Amino acid sequence: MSTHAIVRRIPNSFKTLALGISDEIDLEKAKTQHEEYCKALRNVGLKVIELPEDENLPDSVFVEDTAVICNGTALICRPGHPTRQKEVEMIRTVIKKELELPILEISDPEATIDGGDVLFTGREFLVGLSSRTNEAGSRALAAAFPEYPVTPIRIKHKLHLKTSLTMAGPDTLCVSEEQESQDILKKIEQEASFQYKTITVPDGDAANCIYVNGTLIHLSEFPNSTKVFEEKVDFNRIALNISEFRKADGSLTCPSIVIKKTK
Ligand code: CIR
Repeated sequence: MSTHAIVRRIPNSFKTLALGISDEIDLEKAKTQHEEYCKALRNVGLKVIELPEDENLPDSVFVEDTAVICNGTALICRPGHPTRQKEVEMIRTVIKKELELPILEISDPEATIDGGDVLFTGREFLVGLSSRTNEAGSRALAAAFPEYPVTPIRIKHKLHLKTSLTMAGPDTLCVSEEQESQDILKKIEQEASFQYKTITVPDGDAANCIYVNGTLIHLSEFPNSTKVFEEKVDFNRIALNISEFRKADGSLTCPSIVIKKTK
């Protein structure tokens, strides 16, 4: 069972300075959506550690990109965009001081890796080689978790691997009908170490969901994709609206790091 989630409050600078803003962000709405998001994480039994906002770090609500935590060990990422690299500092502190987990740092100065490019399937890692994550970053992940295979997958258009594909249940990948998502799936079927079931949703953004503690958290904003989840998922579901995060290229997984703390 997962036990904790790290989240970080939204700074006012998110509205204007976040990377990749496609449409005007309603800050109050974003804050309400963040509260609902935290509530959903609590409802699936997680202790939510809420970090304070930092106005100098407009994208810092997207904590997923700052660390990969697996089997009780944390790899501190080196985010691929320079304006985001300082975000790791507070995350490192909370993992060390509050969660008391062992920490691994990336020693290769050439390596960059965003957590949004790292999908742990429960059996292996799939890692996106994107505009944010490079091969040295993928090698750093493999060195940090030698107990699991790591398969790199080239990302051509979207921001991260998990923009197009996540886990929607035990051994179940969630993909969309979009070309990039289908290309990634094909690559996984050819090159990954294990085989998975798939759920295919019609809307690109809806392929990013969170499967945690027997519940699927998915977007509420796409009725046709919701219908697929209703039909295919026979366990608990929570549907959330994160429209304001999506305007800054954020998906459902981005505002949290979910942790299984055993000791
Ligand atoms: C960025 O461009 O870095 C942010 N505006 C969005 C990050 C989204 N993170 C994620 O998908 N893991």
